[in-house]
Amino acid sequence: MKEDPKQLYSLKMRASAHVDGAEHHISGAERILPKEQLPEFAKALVSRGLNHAKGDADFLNVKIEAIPAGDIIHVDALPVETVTVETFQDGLREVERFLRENGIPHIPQIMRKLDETSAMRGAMLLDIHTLQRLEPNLERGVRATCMDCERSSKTVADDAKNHYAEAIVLATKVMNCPGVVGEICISDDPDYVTGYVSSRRTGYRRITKMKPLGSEAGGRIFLFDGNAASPEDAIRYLEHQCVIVHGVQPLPESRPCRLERLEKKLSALKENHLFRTMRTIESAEGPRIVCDGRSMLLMASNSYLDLTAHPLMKQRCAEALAKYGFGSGGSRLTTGNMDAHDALERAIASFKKTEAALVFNTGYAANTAIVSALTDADSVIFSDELNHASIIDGCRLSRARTVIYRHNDMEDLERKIRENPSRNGLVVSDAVFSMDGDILRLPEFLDICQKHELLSMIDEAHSTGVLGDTGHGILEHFHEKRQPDVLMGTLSKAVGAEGGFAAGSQLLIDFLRNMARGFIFSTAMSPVTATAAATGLEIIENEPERINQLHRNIRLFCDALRQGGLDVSSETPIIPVIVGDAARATAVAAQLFEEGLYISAIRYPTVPQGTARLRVSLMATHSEADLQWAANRICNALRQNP
Ligand code: WAQ
Ligand code: MG
Repeated sequence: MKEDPKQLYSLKMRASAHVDGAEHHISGAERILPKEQLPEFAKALVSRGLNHAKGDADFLNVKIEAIPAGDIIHVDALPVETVTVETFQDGLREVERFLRENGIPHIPQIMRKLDETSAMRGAMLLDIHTLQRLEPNLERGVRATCMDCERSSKTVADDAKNHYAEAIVLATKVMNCPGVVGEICISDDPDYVTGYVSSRRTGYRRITKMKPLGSEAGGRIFLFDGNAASPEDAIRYLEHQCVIVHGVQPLPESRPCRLERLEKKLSALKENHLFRTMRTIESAEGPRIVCDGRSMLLMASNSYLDLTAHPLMKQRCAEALAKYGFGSGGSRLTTGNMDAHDALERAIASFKKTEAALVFNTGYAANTAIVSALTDADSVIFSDELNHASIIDGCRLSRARTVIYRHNDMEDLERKIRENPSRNGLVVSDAVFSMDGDILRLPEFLDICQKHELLSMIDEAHSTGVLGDTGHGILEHFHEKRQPDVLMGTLSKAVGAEGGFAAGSQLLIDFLRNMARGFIFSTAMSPVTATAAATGLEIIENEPERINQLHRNIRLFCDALRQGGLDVSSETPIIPVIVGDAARATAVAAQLFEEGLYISAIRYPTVPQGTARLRVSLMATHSEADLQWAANRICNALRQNP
């Protein structure tokens, strides 16, 4: 406690309305201020009294009194915590919990007293042992007055009612009252359902819902221990002692209750180094990009053949744009099917050497649509544990039973097929695994599917344009003549455009066109996109040297990393450098980014916990010097972030 050097004034406003001759309280507020701030705050409080949710005032009382020197005590604001509840019933249970925590007896009786407080202007002063109400005027209750928070001279008048800031001042004053051991408060404002409980022990505990929205039933109970002080002393303190509360912090911008669950999940992600943000690239996607205004070496793209900005790509897209404009205007089955889409599907079927093909807007849409169309609740799907998320989601969508087999383990696959007999089964695998870069053991896979009469599906997202001497994919890589039932793939990676596809028999494609919901209920991709994809396939056919270059780069880069002491190997442009810990992977990637090398850190849930990694992916157009430099930077960054 210290003396306030400056003359202060109490400014009080009280607004009411008369109905049938009886006065009804609408609102009241007070401030403790130096002289020069009185006019400004008086104006703000008048405005507040005249504009209140509870109605129009017809009587307004503004009173200003000088506070005698030495009459003011200074206290620190109670610490604040917020308890979020779903319903006001839960909120009232929080009140009971608070009473138990503070060792207050007669909890059910005290809770029932809350019903008696509405329509009071002041608070109930309740003896927690005898349950006697100690206020001399039971209708009005006891009012805590003569208090404010400490205001710096810069503070401007706030005419909007700040429930929280005033409540923390009142609660703090009340908690310093002799004999008072706790408080329960519910606002009487119909549109304010947050209330609080407080005690010296638990501080100021906000409870987000304490009554139904729209209810004017509010009130306060000051919980009083009659063995500790006399009620007269308490009332004198509450009504007359001037108190200034220091250190009232503004509430952190609080979320509406319905959004708090979202925020909690995000905070958990942040704590575990799993929160995602995006970088923005300001150039074409090539080996060199401009990112955050800097030129960088990119080793994280799926554009393995660097076709996205190929001159022919740009030219054909410009022509298509001139012909069609952009949008397709409808689903393929209504008005969205254009000659560009038909041409693309012919090109895919020819590239994959199948009877027919069907295009989807993205690879994700293709997998979810194909898997869920081919299977139903009576099916069993056998799926590699490292299959792409879109396959997993397709399995979920199908309602089929999904049996996961160990990664690329054909013995485990066959064992699981024997253990889970099904007349209606599908076996599905990535051809090249997106985060590990390894290749499906295709011949055994096809043997097993054939032997057990199961539908077979292979996802060629990362093998199309990559595997095989001319980039035709996993069948070419293994010189395999047999076809799986479904060759799924994407047009967004080596092909340099966008979209997904299914290639296979005419029967399969007719079936998918009729059954695949992700196809039926999507607006067709833009004819410009379709043109781009067809162009990408054409370039792959015409420039097979790109595939040679890509394979040369894979060998060079793996050699360079091994020379730097890392244990890596890959036959595909996806080269995982396993780091283990998510925080370390993020730190290494951040350091590399600073040094001008853009590589993504891949974390859970994209990869299993504890296998966070740098996922290097190469392009055909990375130079030998690029590769050597990047390998050095990576080895160095790993050493510096042990
Ligand atoms: N002294 C004693 N009791 C009072 C006083 C006072 N100065 N002012 C109001 N009351 C009693 C009266 O019965 C009211 O009906 C009841 O309390 C509620 O008052 O952290 O707005 O001014 O966001 O409506 C809680 C803020 C706001 C929670 C409480 O109370 C938060 C509020 P109101
Ligand atoms: Mg109120």
